[in-house]
Amino acid sequence: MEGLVPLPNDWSERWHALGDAEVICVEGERLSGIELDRQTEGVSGGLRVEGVGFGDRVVWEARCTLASVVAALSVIRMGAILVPVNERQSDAEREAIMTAVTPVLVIGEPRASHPVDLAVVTPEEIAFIPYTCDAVTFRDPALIIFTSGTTGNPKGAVVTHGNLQAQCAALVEAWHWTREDRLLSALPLFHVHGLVVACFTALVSGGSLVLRSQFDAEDFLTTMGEESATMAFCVPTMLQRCITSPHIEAVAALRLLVSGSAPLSKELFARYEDLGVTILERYGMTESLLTFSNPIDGERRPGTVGFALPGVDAILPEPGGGEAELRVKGPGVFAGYWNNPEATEAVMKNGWLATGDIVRLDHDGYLIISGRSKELIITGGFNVYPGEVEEVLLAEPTIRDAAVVGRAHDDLGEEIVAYVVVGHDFAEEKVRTHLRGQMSAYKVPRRFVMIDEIPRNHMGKIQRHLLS
Ligand code: MLC
Ligand code: AMP
Repeated sequence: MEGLVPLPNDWSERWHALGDAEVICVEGERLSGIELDRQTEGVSGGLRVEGVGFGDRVVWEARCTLASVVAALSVIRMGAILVPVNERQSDAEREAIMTAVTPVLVIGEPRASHPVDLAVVTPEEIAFIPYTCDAVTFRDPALIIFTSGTTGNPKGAVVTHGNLQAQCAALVEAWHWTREDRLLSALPLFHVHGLVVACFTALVSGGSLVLRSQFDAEDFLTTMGEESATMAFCVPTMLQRCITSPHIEAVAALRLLVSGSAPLSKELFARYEDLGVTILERYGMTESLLTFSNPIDGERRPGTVGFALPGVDAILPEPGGGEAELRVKGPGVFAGYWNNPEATEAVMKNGWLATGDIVRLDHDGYLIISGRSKELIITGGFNVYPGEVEEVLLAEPTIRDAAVVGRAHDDLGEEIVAYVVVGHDFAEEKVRTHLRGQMSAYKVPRRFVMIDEIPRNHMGKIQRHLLS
């Protein structure tokens, strides 16, 4: 971390240096460097008036509007801990997070499930009183990002200021990010891909950032051209939807098109190559931030995620050899799960993070993600744990037993399928409607398959491989 300062100081310095040049554009609303510096400094003081102090948790409904993004950056700048949440999550999901982090403030809309005495403000309601915090160190938590767990209890990954700065510095170096760059992203802001890899890094790179609140292929490609983007970050589902658009030619003007969060097929990689665009695929997870990337200068190899990023150590099999679970160590590896030492100990051993991803190296040392030891479905780039969905299904009176699996899907990568043993009065549409009240829409099974019995081994564990 030599020569680096925490993001709040770095941001402020760079925004100031950018002066009147535009640094951020959210849904068409723009701010110059000077203005972003002034506004985040002002909202920082406003947050203090709302009762937020150093190290307090602030739950942020990660809406993609300019005022909302300014509020989130201000939470980080004033030394509080930002807890980004999906504004479209269910009350039950929200409640679990609130109980875990005991926030002093929610930035978003009021909800029935919020405790009555909890302060809730919209970003526009926060007062403007200039304040600069000088106390942030690399060890201080900056973010708590919730990942769904194997059961209904989500785990909050604590990402420190040191993690953030190390990640941003590594990506600026590895992807040759410069002042001339203009990044386009339509990723949700409640995960590390959209928030840290795209938003935070672009804002410290000296370049500029264009955010769209929702992904739509036509809109994305048109914006790319209109805003003269030089880089775009996507999950494979987005790239899949863009390729069939009449505006796909816009990608040819990009300097860099990055894919991550889920496996990119070799076929899709080849279709972009035909357009003269060599997608750069990279790999990471919330608990480590990005750790592997294909090279910017050398060959970008389809079906691989390339090599370790600067500062990342990894325990790897021999090139051309067998498979092993990937373990990583480095300045981006998180500080553990919030108030959950058991869950932390389950994945961290002597500073090494067990990723749950099974990997091998090709003969030239490119990393291939060949499988997962964790029971995880990745649908449209969103992670869903089967156990969490099964728990909700089993609470349905008309469902006697359930097993959830991911099935290969052209658009989403995997789609969620529920195998269920049901009673006579089971009505699929009714169950589906009820599930939507219980969990975010992307977790709700797309298909239900009725069977007589869920296959289990002698330990009672579901034999998912017999179902997919
Ligand atoms: C989509 N859905 C959501 C949602 N986005 N539900 C709640 N919250 C959200 N943010 C719902 C849709 O409404 C729909 O429900 C259902 O999910 C399936 O969506 P779809 O219609 O098939 O797709 P669409 O809504 O167009 O979304 C596709 C997508 C989206 C690609 C834009 O999946 C997406 O934004 N993916 C990015 C995920 C991501 O950022 N992952 C990074 C994790 S970090 P209904 O009711 O309409 O059927 C990480 C580390 C790393 O993994 O390495 O990066
Ligand atoms: P999350 O828990 O949301 O941070 O998601 C992390 C997981 O996404 C990793 O453990 C991988 O399983 C998966 N992932 C991220 N990038 C890739 C990629 N390029 N290829 C395959 N899987 C990926």
